[in-house]
Amino acid sequence: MVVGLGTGSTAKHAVDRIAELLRQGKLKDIVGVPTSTKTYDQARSLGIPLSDLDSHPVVDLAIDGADEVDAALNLVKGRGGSLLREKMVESVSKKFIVIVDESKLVKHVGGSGLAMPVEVIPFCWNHSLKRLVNLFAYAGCVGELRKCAENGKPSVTDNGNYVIDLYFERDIGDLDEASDAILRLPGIVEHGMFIGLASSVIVASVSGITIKTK
Ligand code: DER
Repeated sequence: MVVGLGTGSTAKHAVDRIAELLRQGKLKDIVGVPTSTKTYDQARSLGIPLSDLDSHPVVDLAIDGADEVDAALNLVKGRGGSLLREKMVESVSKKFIVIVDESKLVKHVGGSGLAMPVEVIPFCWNHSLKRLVNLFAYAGCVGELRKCAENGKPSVTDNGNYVIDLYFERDIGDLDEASDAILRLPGIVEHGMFIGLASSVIVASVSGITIKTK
């Protein structure tokens, strides 16, 4: 089985568990496709066999966290900076299982008031930021370049790009239209809306576990 290995604090636990099951012999014959260099390093240190999309263009199962989950199981991802490789893996996964706690559930994408990340090329990033903000002016959008807490320099993704974090005061409306509009802008690499990709979402709360499926 080809397993997409997600990125973030929640997915880290899933990767640890997969490695434990392999060690116990309860899980066999899998190869992991990591969604970031961070997950690659974690999985490799745990002895999980690894490969990539060039060798395995179809993934049987991907497991990853999310920053937001709406009622239709559309997601916001990428606050950890790995949205591009996550979307590359999860968009070719036969099954994509999302693991979150209940704090991630929102009424609509952007509704948490937290960032909806967009990966952009570094060239004229401020121009890209202004075009993105203008695109979503109707939703009261503001944007900022993501910076490293340690040194205040622009955060650089595994792919050598920058991240613009967008914040919305109001619902942005049709997600497919928003996605198309973003991706038509030159200089934009990918955005953090994962529309229609999740097969199911496992939600942890104090009262237990619930599974949401489409
Ligand atoms: O950055 C990402 O895409 C992560 O998967 C994020 O969406 C969830 O990270 P968390 O599990 O640390 O909250």
